[in-house]
Amino acid sequence: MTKPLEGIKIIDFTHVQAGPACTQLLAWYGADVIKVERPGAGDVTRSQLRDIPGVDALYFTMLNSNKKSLTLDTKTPEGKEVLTRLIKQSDVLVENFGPGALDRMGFTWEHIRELNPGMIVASVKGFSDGHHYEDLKVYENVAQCAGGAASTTGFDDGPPTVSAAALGDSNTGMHLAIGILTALHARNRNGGKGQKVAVSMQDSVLNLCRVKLRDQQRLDRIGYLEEYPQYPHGKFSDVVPRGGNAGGGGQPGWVLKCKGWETDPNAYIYFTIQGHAWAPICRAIGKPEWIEDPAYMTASARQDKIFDIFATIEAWLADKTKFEAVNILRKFDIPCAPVMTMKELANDESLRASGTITEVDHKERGKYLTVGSPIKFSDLKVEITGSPLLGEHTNEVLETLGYSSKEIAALHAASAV
Ligand code: CAO
Repeated sequence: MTKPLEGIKIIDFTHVQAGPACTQLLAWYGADVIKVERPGAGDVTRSQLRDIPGVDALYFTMLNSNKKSLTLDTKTPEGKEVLTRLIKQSDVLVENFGPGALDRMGFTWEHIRELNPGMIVASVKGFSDGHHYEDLKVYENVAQCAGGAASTTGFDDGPPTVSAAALGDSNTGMHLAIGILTALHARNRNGGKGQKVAVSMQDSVLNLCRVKLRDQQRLDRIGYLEEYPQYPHGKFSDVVPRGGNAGGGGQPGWVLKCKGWETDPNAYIYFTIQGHAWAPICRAIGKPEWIEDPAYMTASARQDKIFDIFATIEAWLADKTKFEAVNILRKFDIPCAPVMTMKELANDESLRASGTITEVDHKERGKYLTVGSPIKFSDLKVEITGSPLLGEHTNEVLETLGYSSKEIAALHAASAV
């Protein structure tokens, strides 16, 4: 089966998480992704948080599957020559170096465009070009703070809090993948002309915090936010507060305790009080008298006692595990889910069957689990292969660039590869 991105050659100059998440996605869908790494060291995640001495860390293997690895010192003249040949033969160059690093290597956008007018150069930076922080190097949590996620996450009486989800890294990588695919589509329509695609981590986080900017403007206008736990008994300042586990849309919701919560920190479900599901909720939790009670029957009537209602639901949940509770509530069409641990997800049969959790073989590590493609296609079965060892494909890539075995040996001798 031909894969959708087969024939697209990508120079993968990425490291850590934001860039590798992007190029990994494109590799899954068939692009020929050549990861360029510094000889001897490679991507820093190869050795970060290792669980097996001397073997590529899971941090690396889980973000670099389906790729090739070419070692190349792009600061040597020979290395620059290899990169120049590679640029001439490729469709996309993806990088997430610190600001200015690619320019300092001698590969400015103008120079790359001269070498290959069809080239798409895709970059991740912490902040966008021209931003007053454009010179800053950025990691995940820095981006979550800069993009509005941290100030709006957590509880009102606690500090700004970062999410465990990689809103700054992988999320930015996903934005970049959309940008690259858009630029490839544009290139097909405009006579093969490439372009520069840039995504900043701050912008990508902010894009996911869109509803918080919505809330800021509502707050500016009316002074309160009815779906936040601060309403109606607490106080609002002039900035969007942290809303705990409140539902972000028009449906009140909260994380509720289930049987065993005293000893199991994840014995909880998320429960949503969807407006039109009020009657089924009342029936499910054994409170049919609330269905027609004017003190409860509308969303606005319930607003000032929403936490009393959640407490009543918790009393109903007290003798049910999170899984038992959801199995009852699903019959009443109530939007809810158990709070899943990583251990439970790793062993989830449905996720295994769909390939979202998948076992991959690695040459040195053996089998490990990774997250497969979250995007499912009717005409593509995504196969995840192990990540490359450092420099595993160096000679193979050099051969495709026209280097003879003698020249390849010379490049090795000069430590350029
Ligand atoms: N050959 C020779 N030199 C190489 C090379 C290669 N194959 N690959 C990288 N280098 C060099 C770069 O040219 C750069 O050199 P100079 O600074 O001397 O010009 C140097 O390595 C360091 O690159 P860097 O600035 O990208 O690396 P860092 O570890 O200092 O910073 C990070 C890491 C992530 C903070 C920074 O890259 C960054 O801000 N990136 C943009 C934002 C981003 O993607 N962050 C997400 C990371 S995931 O949490």
